[in-house]
Amino acid sequence: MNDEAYMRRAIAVGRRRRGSTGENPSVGCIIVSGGEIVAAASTAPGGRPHAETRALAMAGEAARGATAFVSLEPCCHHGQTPPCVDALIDSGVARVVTALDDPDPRVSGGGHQALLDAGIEVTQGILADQAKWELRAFLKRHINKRAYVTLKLAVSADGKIASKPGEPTAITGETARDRVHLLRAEVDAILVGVSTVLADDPDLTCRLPGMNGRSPVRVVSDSRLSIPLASRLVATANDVPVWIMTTNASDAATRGALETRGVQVIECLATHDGKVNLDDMLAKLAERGVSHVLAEGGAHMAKALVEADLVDEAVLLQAPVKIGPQGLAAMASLPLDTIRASARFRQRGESETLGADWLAKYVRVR
Ligand code: AOF
Ligand code: ZN
Repeated sequence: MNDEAYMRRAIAVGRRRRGSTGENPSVGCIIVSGGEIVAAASTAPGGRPHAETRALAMAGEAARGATAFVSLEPCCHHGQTPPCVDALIDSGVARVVTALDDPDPRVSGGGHQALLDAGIEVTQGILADQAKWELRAFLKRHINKRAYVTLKLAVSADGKIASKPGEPTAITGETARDRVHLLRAEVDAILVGVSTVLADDPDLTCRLPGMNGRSPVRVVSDSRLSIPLASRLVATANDVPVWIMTTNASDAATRGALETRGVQVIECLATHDGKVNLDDMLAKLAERGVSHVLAEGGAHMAKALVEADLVDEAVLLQAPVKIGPQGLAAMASLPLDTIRASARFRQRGESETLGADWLAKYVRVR
């Protein structure tokens, strides 16, 4: 196998923990000795220990003279764990192959340099595009100082999300719902506007068998704190975190009542018409370690995110049923083709069949 083939493996190993490493990216590392993969590890759940340290511990003496393949530049800072470069140097590896530079200012080239200074052969940039895709949310948070946004839209054949405003309507089927729960497990936060809470009273958790612990933070944009205290989100805030993004116009007593129930209330800048400023909201989420947000509703939130050019990726689930002209359009007055047929977005990968429904993913290309 050549460097690319081993790196593909390291990236695949890193993918395992996507969405469960908190503010830390899910990195993959494999150790190769005499053409054999002697160890493979990802960043641990919760984000620590890091991938290299775990893989080296697994390899033990077999790491001496071996090559380590890592999907991100090894860290060189004393953070919550000792630097991975020290572990690599101490292990006696002869060569380190990486895909990407780490944009974290505490690392940012220093990891590669420390390895070179220790006399280790370093090869950089192997499968950089694949690793950039895998770590896109972490990169977005560090480079653009905001969370990466995936917009999820589950629509009827005529592009509707409900039969009328305020009425929850099942459109896509069970297989599609499970697929959405898997998407939830792979992100750091789910975002909805408060109108979705008022209309649907959703749980917004991952309920796949065996994956209950993978539910991300549930974030509600609610400029006036109109979320009902009796909503399922508030009632379960001590089980799965709920963060409410509001403005300085919100009422202090309501804020207190939410906080006593375990909800975290975060103040954001307001737009000229008193709504939560979305740029500021995504920056505040990034500051709190959220790299990847899945925006799940409603129509006005979707429209506002698209109009503010904050949608990095869109996942479109489409059912064969038609709802008719009285139905609520997925992005309010914005046609779906704003994403589907725009030069800004390109479909990535094949469409997936999910029972009677299908899924397509679009990625912003410029
Ligand atoms: C690695 N291997 O598996 C990961 C890395 O807070 P700390 O000390 O855990 O450091 C977090 C930073 O470490 C994070 O921002 C990123 O730069 C890097 N993550 N580095 O060598 C890993 N997950
Ligand atoms: Zn590290």
